[in-house]
Amino acid sequence: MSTAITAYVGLGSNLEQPRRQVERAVVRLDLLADCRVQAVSSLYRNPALQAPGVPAQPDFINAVAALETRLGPLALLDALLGIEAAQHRRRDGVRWGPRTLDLDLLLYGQMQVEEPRLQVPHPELARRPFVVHPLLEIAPGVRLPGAGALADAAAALGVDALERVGAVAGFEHRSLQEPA
Ligand code: PH2
Ligand code: MG
Ligand code: MG
Repeated sequence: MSTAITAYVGLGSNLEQPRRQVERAVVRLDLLADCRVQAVSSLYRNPALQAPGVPAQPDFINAVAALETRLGPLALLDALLGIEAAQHRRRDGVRWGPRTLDLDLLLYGQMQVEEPRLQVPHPELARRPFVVHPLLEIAPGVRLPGAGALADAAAALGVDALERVGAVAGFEHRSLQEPA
C-alpha cells in the first residue's frame, strides 16, 4: 500500500443550490476509496470570474478541501470527474460556463504533474482569489511547487469579492492514520 499524500481540491458551484452541491461533494470526497477529507475551508460566495465571450452567470460558492489519499494523481482526477458526473455536471463545450459542480485538483503533495489530462499545481491556482484564500485558510504554510509560498500569492490578490457564507461542519482534523 502506498503512503498517503495530502491533496487539495477546489470546489465550485453556481447552479442548482450551489451551497448544497458543495456540501454534498465534500461528503462524496470523504466516501471515496482510500481517501479521507481532513479539513474543509469556509464556504465563500463570489461573482463568477468571467472569460471573454462567456455570458453573465450566477455567483459561485467556492471552497477548498484537504484530502488525504492513497490514490495516484490520475486516479484521483478520475474520481473527481466521477463525483462531478454524479452531481449532473454537464460538459457541453461552454468553457467557463455555469456548472452544478467543478472539482479541481489543485495540489498533490509537492508533486508536479504535466500530463495531457492533468496539470498540477492547477495552472490558474495562484491567480484565483476564490482558490488562494480558502486554501490559505486550511493550509497557511503550504508551498506551490515551482512558485513559492502560497501566502505570497495571497498577498498579491484582493479578497474584496469573497463573502464568507458558512462552514461545512464535521470535517476538521481527520486522518487516514487515526480513524474517527
Ligand atoms: N470557475 C471557473 C470560471 N469562473 N468563478 C468563480 N467565482 N468561481 C469558480 O469556481 C469559477 C469561476 C472555471 O473553472
Ligand atoms: Mg475550475
Ligand atoms: Mg474543473
